[in-house]
Formats: sequence, structure tokens, C-alpha cells
Amino acid sequence: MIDQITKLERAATKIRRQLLKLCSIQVIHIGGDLSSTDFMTVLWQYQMKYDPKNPKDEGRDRFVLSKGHASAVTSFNQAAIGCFSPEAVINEYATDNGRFSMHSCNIVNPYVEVSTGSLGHGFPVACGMAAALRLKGNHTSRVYVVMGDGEQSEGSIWEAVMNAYHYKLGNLVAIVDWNGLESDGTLDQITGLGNLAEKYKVCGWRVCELDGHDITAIKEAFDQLPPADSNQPTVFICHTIKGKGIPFMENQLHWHAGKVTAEQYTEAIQALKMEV
Ligand SMILES: Cc1ncc(C[n+]2csc(CCOP(=O)(O)OP(=O)(O)O)c2C)c(N)n1
Repeated sequence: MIDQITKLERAATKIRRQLLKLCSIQVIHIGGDLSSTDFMTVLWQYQMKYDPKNPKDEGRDRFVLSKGHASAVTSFNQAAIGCFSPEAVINEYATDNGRFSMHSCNIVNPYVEVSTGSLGHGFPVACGMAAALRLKGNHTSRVYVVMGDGEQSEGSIWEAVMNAYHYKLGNLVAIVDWNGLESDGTLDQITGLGNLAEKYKVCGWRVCELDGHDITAIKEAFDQLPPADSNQPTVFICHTIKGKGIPFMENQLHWHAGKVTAEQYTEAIQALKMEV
């Protein structure tokens, strides 16, 4: 019998294969999908309390994709837990009546809690959802929210950071995908983050800094979360590589978004085979 870590590592490789398949047909935000694949896989396929047959169950954990352009990695993880099939994601993506597109949309897809895409918006909404759970007397569900590192330069993020501390939202877990690149340049060329961990700490947050591709470390970080009814919000600062797993895409700005040729697809799949 294979252990949990191996199972999750294989699941992450499977997600990367599916992303590449879709990327051979459509333009997707492949760089930031691949940087978040490992923590998204552990989040969706291990950590979250979520019944795909009952996506409106009050007792569910909530997920908000604040870096809304990483919709494909979210959809394939939701497919992995049975929300829909991976083929549906591939066939419907960016089609007229499809449920899947470059940004997650809750009008067409009931598994999306909040439509996102405009950076800096999803995180404050997630804070509001966490506060609302408390007001409704739900002390067991959490709200997980994934942000980009470039997204950290949006002012609305820091209003929400202070708000989450003020309202003692221990049911809120933020994940920052720190891959060092945006769409137009490196983070340091645009707005460097400095010591991001210290910034969250002085705002009163519990901070966990980790290698965002180390499945064991990610699982442990989730295992060590304080209970949902605790008082301090948590942020995971995940050090990642944009394009992770595909050598010709890693740390390459122009692979923020794109489509692979047939030759590139073959090369990418070969690289993933070696990873298993
Ligand atoms: C408010 C806003 N401004 C600009 C954009 C265009 N945009 C889409 S992705 C992106 C780069 C985001 O970088 P980052 O947050 O680091 O995400 P990642 O590198 O993980 O994809 C930008 C500027 C947007 N979606 N929303």
C-alpha cells in the first residue's frame, strides 16, 4: 500500500499532466497553475472538508481563488474529488456555454464560491466569509484563500489583513504563492515584498513559511493548523517556482500564460514522467 505522501505526490503529477493537456488545446495561465499545483493538491485532495455532492452544505470549508487566473489548477483538483470529470474541464474550457474559463465564475459553476480575476478582491471577500461564518455560529468550517505574490501589492490585501486580525479570524487560512514573477516582470522589478513573513507577523498573523513544492511540509503545515474556532488568522508563505515541473517553463516570464505546441507538449509530458 502506498503512503499518503506518495499518493499526494502522484496526484500532483496527474494534475500537472492534465494542465499540460489543456494547455495543448487552450491558452491557460500555466506558469502560476504549475507553481500552485502542489499546495492546491494537498488542500483539495487531503485537507478540505468538502462534499462534491453537496457544494452548498453549510458545514463545508470554503475556498476562494484570489489569484483568479489559476482557475485550471483549481478545476482539475475539483475534478479529482468528483465535482465533475477532468474531460469536462478540457472540453468545456473557454467554450460558449462551458463552466470553465481563464477565471473562475460562480454564475456557471456551482463549485466556485466567488467569481474572481481582479487581483486584490478575492482575499477581502474571503475575510468577509470567515467573519460571516462566525456570526452564523459556524465554528468548525474554515475559509482557505490562495493569493499571488504580485497580488500582495494591492492595497485591499492589507486592509483585509488588518481586518482579519481585528476580528480574530482564526478560521481564515491564506496561502501566498511566492514564485517571484508576475505577468510583466519579476516581483523585484515591480513591487518587491521584502520580508513578507515579518509584515504578516506585525499585523498579528500566525505565519508558516515553507517550500511550496514539498508535499510533506505542506501536509504538516495543514496538520498543525490551530482549530477553526481559534483567534489568530494563519498565512502560509509558500516559496514556489513558476512553471514548476516543466524545465523549459520554470522561472520563464513568458510562460505566465500560453499554449504549448505538439512538440512542447511531448517534451513536457516526458519531463513529468521522469518526476514520478
Ligand atoms: C487588479 C488587476 N490588475 C491586473 C491584472 C492583470 N494580471 C493578471 S495576472 C497578473 C500577474 C499576477 O502576478 P501574481 O499575483 O504574482 O500571480 P502568479 O505569478 O502566481 O500567476 C496581472 C498583473 C488583474 N488580473 N487584476
